[in-house]
Amino acid sequence: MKQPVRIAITGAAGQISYSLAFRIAAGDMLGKDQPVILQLLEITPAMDALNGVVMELNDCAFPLVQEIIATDDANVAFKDADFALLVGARPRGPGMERKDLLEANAAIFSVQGKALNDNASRDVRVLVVGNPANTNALIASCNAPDLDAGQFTAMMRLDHNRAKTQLAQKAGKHVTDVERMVVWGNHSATQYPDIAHCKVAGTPAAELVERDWYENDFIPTVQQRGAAIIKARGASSAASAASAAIDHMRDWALGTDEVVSMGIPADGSYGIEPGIIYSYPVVCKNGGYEIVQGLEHDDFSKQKMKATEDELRQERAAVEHLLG
Ligand code: NAX
Repeated sequence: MKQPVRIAITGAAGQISYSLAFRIAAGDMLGKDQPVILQLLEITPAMDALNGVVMELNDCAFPLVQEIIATDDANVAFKDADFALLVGARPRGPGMERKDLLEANAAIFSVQGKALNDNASRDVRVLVVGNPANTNALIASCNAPDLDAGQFTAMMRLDHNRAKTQLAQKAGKHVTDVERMVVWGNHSATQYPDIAHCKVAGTPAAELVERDWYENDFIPTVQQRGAAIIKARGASSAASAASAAIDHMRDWALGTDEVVSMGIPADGSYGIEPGIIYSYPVVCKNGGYEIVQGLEHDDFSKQKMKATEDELRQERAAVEHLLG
């Protein structure tokens, strides 16, 4: 039997975690042979609800679950954590400006970054799901000087998976036929889902779909998918977000041959200078990730990649004073 790994989940009484914690407990993230210790964080007013979630997790009698810790103290939740999924965040309240939202979340993620720095495993892998995810990941990372910035990532996998499905359906193929999808930039409406490098069942995507569909249907559909889910369901994406978080962590930890999109520290690749968490195409191997280099871009792509970069730089500017 393998040694158990410690998995911290924040916002653990929220709707994404209501799917995420159970799927991790069932072995969907790290495999059916990997025991887990769940370390669940909530704010104090949500502790009753969190205890209800713990009761249900216990009632599942999951063979892989060794222990469940429920706490409102980030130092406890992140103690020796091997994986941290930062899902909890402050939603936009009535009358709240974008800047207020950035600042409210910056306060949460600076505290959590420090708590990770002080308590987590030195090899912790961090995924930020809570919005604005890229900038929250940046804040957490800047507040964790003893950890490598590359250990902090933001979730773009839901956008990536959405883009794959839209293209597969348009081409009349299965989602597993789609290769080399890339979503660049920010997890927001400026993200750039790019099919220029994609193949569907071996054929370049650009030969299968019309340019007009790509620019005026596909891109806005992927960018606005979160809003469409809220309109249809009356609540934001939850099970699909949890599934994407599991895909992201599984591929990072266990590797994949597929090109996937991850929000990671910009390193100058593709002209995106450091200082923001930007989504790039990556391949995951040996427990790490590498940016796929050498992709060519036309003027349309360059402009889209720049627009989403500009938005991330503006988000950064709004929270600069909290970056430590
Ligand atoms: P919920 O409001 O259902 O749950 C959030 C939970 O976080 C609540 O239980 C709340 O008490 C808790 N929380 C708030 N502050 C906390 C703190 N400081 N420490 C610990 N817990 C805290 O939201 P849910 O639908 O689960 O969504 C969670 C976050 O994911 C939101 O910010 C949402 O915008 C974001 N999303 C990000 C996506 C992505 O692709 N990156 C997609 C899905 C989702 O929209």
